[in-house]
Amino acid sequence: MNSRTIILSLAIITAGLVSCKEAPAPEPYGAIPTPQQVEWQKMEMNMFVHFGPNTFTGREWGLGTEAEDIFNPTALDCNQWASTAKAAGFKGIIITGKHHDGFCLWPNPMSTHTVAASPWKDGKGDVLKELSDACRKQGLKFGVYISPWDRNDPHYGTPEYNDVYVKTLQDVHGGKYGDVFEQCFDGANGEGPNGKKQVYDWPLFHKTVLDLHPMAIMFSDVGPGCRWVGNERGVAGRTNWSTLNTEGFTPGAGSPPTDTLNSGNVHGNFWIPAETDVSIRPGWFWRESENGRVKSVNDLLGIYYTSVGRNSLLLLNVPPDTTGCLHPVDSARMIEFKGALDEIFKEDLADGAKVNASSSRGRGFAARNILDGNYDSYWAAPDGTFEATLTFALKGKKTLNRVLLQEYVPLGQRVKSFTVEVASPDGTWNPVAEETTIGYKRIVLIEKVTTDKVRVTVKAYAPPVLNGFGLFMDTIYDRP
Ligand code: FUL
Repeated sequence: MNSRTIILSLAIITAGLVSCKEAPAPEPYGAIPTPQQVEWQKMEMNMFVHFGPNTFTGREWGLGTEAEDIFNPTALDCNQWASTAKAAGFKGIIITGKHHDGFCLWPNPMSTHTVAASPWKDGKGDVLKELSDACRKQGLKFGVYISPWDRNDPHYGTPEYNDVYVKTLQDVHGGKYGDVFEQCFDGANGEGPNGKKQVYDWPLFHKTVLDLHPMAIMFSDVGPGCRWVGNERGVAGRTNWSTLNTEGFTPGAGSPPTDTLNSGNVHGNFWIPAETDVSIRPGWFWRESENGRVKSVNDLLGIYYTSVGRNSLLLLNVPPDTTGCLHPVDSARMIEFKGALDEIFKEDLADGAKVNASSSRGRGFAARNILDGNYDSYWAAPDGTFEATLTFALKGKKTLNRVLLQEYVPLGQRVKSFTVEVASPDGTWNPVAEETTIGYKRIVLIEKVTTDKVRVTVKAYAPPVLNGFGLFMDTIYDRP
């Protein structure tokens, strides 16, 4: 072998090695989530628990003057709440440790208006302890809602109250209840017992929680961890960006308009995804008169589609009754809801499909990654490509009415619009959906159709990156 041949062979070998190498991953685009925001989003459904003096008075907003002895659940069983949540496929529980009436479900040393002054367990009980233990036992995450608005605390409306509230947060987040995955801050800011309103020190409140629980997601109208979806009906925007501009806004009266909260801001500066909070009953707290008005499975499926199916997390409130247990109607409904979801999503009709992309980045980012069920493997378009089509050749003819898409959000939310088409027997393509955003998860409801090929065309602000696709037939929800 002469030296020329050696150089040539080396060049060929090197070229071979280079072409075997994975293509570089796409650059992140715009605001991106923290790893804990991604983990939070993957929870998809959490249970909210409104419980306190209102459970016994029938009020939605307690006055703060209720005598402590009104709180006396006869058979409180947090294991029943947690096992119901678990069986229903929920991943965490958030409890109203303190609602606007100021009553604390744990013996808060900063207040006299707490379970310690109630007859329940002779004043020795602690609902947060019982619930956090029950959650741990079931493998669920534990979260809290601690209302800043307090109609009982005599300091409310003075600068001292911010200090009381900070110490209250420190007591809950100090470690005695283990990890707290979410802290809900309600922006409500009414009058306290002396008729004054409070000027909340939000940066201080946030810092207090983060110092103790850096992993906690903080909910408010403007985040910083996640945002209110703008209504209590269970409906996220059909267009729903997980990004939001927060400059100049505060939680509560100073929050962005509700339609902005509902759909986020395209190119928003911060990653603040929507959380959809809604009650299984007309009110947030249990009351006897609403036992016949618990949402139906159909209602809950509709809410699932307009929350989880629209790039939002669902926080479904299921309030315990005066015994301290979830009412049998509510707990049964939760299990029926899970049964319906299991039935709808039991068979992915895209399984075994062959997928082709109009373009791919190269090795490591093939179109088939979208079907491999691995969250972190994805198809990505090459740099400079902002529009692409994915064609799925199904394993035979399938009848379907739901199309599920997922963007790989650790790299940002990039898709601005997409269409879905299905092939008719003569090979022509029929449009069945024209939508805007995808985000973490998007489920599109289409009319029932039978086809052996589906194609999705996405337009994006950066090379699109998709990690999930599914096709399903829902015969339960009574909408198309
Ligand atoms: C609102 C509160 O005023 C309601 O009572 C309820 O707790 C809801 C989840 O948040 O702002």
